[in-house]
Amino acid sequence: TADSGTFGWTKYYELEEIEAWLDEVLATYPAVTEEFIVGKSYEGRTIRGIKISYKTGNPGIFIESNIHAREWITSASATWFINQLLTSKEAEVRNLAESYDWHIVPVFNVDGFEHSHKKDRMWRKTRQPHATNACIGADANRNFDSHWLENNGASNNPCSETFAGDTPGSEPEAKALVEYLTKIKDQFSVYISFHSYGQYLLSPYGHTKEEFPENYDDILTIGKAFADAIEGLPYGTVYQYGSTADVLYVATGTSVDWVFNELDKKIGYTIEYRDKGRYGFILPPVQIIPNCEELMVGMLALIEKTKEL
Ligand code: ING
Ligand code: ZN
Repeated sequence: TADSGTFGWTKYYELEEIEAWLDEVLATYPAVTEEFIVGKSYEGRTIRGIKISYKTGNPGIFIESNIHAREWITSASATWFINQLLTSKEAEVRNLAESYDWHIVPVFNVDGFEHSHKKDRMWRKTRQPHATNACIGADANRNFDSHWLENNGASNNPCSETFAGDTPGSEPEAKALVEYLTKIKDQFSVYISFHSYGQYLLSPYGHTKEEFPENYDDILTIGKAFADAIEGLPYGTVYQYGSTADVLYVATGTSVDWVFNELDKKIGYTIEYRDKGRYGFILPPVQIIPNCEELMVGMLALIEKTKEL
């Protein structure tokens, strides 16, 4: 079965290993899983996702993970979460698994992730060369067509870590995601983007701190439920919650803002996982499982609260 092979959550895996595990999961649970393909990366890799569905008519939750290459804890958490949805025997988790259709992309920035493993551990961006500048890649999470490049929420310098790209959707990965999400927009109501690090649950807007969504009170209530649940675990890990621009910084053209603003979704969050900077992006493997346990209690609380409101 999916957790009896060499794959697990006590170390980080390369793209090839994650994809082999995904194949195994799809083969082991054919009745409830299905592969979907978001599209192709600049270097021609397939951006793959898994849909988990136990019955028809469920509301959908879309999870996008590892849009930033060096944030390895995000794909480790996504694969752990997939495994839990399929194998957990806990009643609460079973209920969560079976009451929603899950659309999960464990490694979105496939080229960058591969580069981070093979060449430069701290790589963040895509790998598409620029037409006139020697610097490579754009920040895929600044490349979406929502307040793109406004308010200093991104950079127009190709050498910057937050380069927005030359145009919205200039990165094939972002363009593919926009097309895919537009196609399946009626199949999900909650969108979650996995990042690290800092221990935040961030919500729209990223593009301004002068304005807040009309349902911001609900968004904060849900955020508090998420943070309280995590703090309730014996690790005592503290998450801050609030709008991205308010709690962290102004960021434009992000995937969550695009889904929220352009696809008219009411619930979209970014989870910034452990830690607060001691290890930063190089989160030690012994922290993978504790981080994932926090994700599960946080997600259970988030979804429960979303239902109540
Ligand atoms: N942080 C995110 C970034 O893209 C973020 C923060 C996420 C801002 C989503 C807006 C929307 O900069 C990291 N660590 O990447
Ligand atoms: Zn990130």
